Amino acid sequence: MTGFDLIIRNGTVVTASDTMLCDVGVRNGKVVALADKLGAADREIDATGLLVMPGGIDSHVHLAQPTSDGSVMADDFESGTRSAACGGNTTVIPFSLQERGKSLLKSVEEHHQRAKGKCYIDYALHAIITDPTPQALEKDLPQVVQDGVTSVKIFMTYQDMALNDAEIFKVMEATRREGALTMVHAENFDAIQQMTERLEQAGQAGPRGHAESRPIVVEREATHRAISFAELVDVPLFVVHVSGGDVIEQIEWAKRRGLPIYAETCPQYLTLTADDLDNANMEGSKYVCSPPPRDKANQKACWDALARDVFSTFTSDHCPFIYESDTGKKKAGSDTSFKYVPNGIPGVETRLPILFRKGVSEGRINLNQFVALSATNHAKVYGMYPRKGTIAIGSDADIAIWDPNKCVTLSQSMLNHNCDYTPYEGMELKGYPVTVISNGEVVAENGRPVGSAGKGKFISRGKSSLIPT
Ligand code: DUC
Ligand code: ZN
Ligand code: ZN
Repeated sequence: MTGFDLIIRNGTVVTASDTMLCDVGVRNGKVVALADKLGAADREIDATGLLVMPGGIDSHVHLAQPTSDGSVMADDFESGTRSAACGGNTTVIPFSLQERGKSLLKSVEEHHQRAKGKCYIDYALHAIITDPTPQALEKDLPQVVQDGVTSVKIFMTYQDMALNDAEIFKVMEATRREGALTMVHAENFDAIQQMTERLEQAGQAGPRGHAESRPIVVEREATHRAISFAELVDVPLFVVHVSGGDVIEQIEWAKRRGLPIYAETCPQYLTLTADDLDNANMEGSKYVCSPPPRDKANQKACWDALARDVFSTFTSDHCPFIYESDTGKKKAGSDTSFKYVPNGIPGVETRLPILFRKGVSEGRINLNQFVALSATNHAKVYGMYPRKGTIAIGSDADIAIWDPNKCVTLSQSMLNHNCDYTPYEGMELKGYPVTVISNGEVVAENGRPVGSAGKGKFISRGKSSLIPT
């Protein structure tokens, strides 16, 4: 019998605030010691020359989410959490979708069933509300929040999901009352529909049309409207998947006014452009996501905003659809109009290596910002801190050990998702997670899963740190 189950030795431990050379001692799945030269352990990992960081938290992923258009998400909880673990993550937060006409409470229960026994790493859930009935807002939501699902996403676009202004107002009043965090997908549905018709009539219905149908003004207008409602109702708001400069302006405008408005961005807005959708033979559909990737100037705007801490979190918006499939990107009709192409791209495994390479290695952000953007702020924003998102005495032993010098060329063949492509094929990276530890146990090594699924558990979350007490 030794003092620790695991010691990670001689690594450079990085948190959102500190960088220090020390050993990390783990017992019963928790961090129990941080010190110079700890004693003995059942298992030791030599982290000399490596970075020891909190396991990533990806607070925006879609796994096994039902759809209404015949498309099927490529990843369920097993393949999605496997892929996440191999990319340096130890917690994901997928969305439970309330379909119109269905119970909010039941939708959460059903998503729990889809996750049960399948996860490589821990998971929490957000709720999507598409049908804000009195039952959903007054009866179900209090229960859902009490059960640890403390954030609610609403949509301002999509036929089956968009809420009108009155509904947005009502949901915000309910989240305010229940102390849940409101997240918003801000794009103007009516404007997108008009633009889509115009493009189809002009014979511009290929994948590129997707980006043309929802230019940034559509996102900017909806963001401003959502911010205005949040101000009226007096509730914090989290704007998801921000794609460029005009929207960042809105977020910063709100922050300057002292409003509690927060936001995330994603790898696609830092590395892809609308030109990637421009491909006559449907390959462009591999990049169809919403909001769409913009242009180089908007990429720069997102990088600059990341560097000056405008964004609280950096997420993947992993929403994978198989390319070569009639339930995926090549779904019936998708060759006749972009409006039939399912929206979403894979990215849970590549999110952090891309941020490390393009952000840290290329000098746009520092290591402590990397940790804040990849883990710590997610834990704070979504009510899991300090159990998750840091390396501290008493925290869950969720740790990713990174080799900052490991060179990798991203390719579909090395990834562990269930999708058949990566939008980042061929990207040259430096820095990769080499050992990923969830609750004190190794779950991934050198980009491959270790052991089997099933040990990841549901994390019942508390209130967001953004909600006033
Ligand atoms: N919104 C998301 O958050 N993910 C994928 C598709 C979408 O529209
Ligand atoms: Zn969205
Ligand atoms: Zn999403």
